[in-house]
Amino acid sequence: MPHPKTAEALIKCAGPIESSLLPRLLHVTEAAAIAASYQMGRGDKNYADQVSVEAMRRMLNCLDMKGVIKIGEGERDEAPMLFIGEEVGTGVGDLEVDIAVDPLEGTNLAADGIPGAIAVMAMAEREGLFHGPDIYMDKIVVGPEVVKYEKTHPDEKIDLDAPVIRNLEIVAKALNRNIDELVVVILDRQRHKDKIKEIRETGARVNLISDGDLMPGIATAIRGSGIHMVLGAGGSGEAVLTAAAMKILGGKMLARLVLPTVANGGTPEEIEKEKAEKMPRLATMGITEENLNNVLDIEKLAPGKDIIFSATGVTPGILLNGVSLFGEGDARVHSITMGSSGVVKFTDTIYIHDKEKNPLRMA
Ligand code: VTB
Ligand code: MG
Ligand code: MG
Repeated sequence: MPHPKTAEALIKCAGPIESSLLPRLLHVTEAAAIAASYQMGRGDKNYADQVSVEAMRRMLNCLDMKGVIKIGEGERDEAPMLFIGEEVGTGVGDLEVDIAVDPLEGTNLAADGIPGAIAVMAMAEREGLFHGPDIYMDKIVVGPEVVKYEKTHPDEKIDLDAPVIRNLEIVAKALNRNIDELVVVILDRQRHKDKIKEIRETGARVNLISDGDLMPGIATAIRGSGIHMVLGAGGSGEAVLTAAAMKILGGKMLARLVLPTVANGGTPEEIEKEKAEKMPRLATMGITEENLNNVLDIEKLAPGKDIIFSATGVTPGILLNGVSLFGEGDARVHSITMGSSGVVKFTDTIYIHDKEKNPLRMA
């Protein structure tokens, strides 16, 4: 790619969604994060989730758009708000957007007051985000250097089904490192026992996380984060949100839907029961037993051209600080927002509640 040389080439006109909604999206995740932060460490993950959902929905409904939740809190009958299919926004204007939300990603982390909880969402034009069921996806996520490497080495491609060593060899070459200098993040679950062993056998270093595989995925596209690959089965909504960010940052991701009973080694009866329960609903989304196992790349997970993404830290994490609460209800929040035009903003925002009693402060 030629060097841009001019600001004109670097800072481009953004699409309509990015132009109108990216600055506002920040406030949506900020509100959800602040709501959650009041519940941090109180041990009640459901309540922490509930207040984040309410805050996010309230702010989404301030935006001039016709929005539809595509990745949300679950089905209409089990989630009272931000359920899949819910329409949000004022309905004013021409913007029609599909929305993926996770108002509190890492509810356990927030409830326990430990690192990694965030409020997160993405938007795109209609059909711009994968519309799938809330099950698991098997994932592999790597940074843009790997995309570049694959272009000049057509026989060496990251493959969801390849042995871990093959994929790590490619990443090591793309990053000009040894395998033992790489870090792979994976959820610490029984279902990953063999995979964790396999990663360790390659010599790579493993970062086991108790929850929250979304931000580590994004971190693979950010040099200096110390994370080079994310593997394993985690939430499908989290996968779509990761993909939305990776589309903007240029990383690579492959994912495949998997039923929780299958991923977690359920009995044949349990698997059949889950299939009977879930496959009819999946069929309405175009997912059948034949295509359930298709591998989805970023173009499938986040086909949109005008994508925006925002995440705000609730507890401190790999890329974001947590919420700080000051006197008189003031709060300071740290976020990352980005858009398809190629802009990434790290924002440090202070909300002042009572400016006379508690003037703006820097720390
Ligand atoms: C996954 C992961 C999330 O919860 O959804 C996980 O993607 C749930 O996995 O980041 P289990 O069913 O194995 O607990 C998170 O870790 C947090 O929402
Ligand atoms: Mg959630
Ligand atoms: Mg989540």
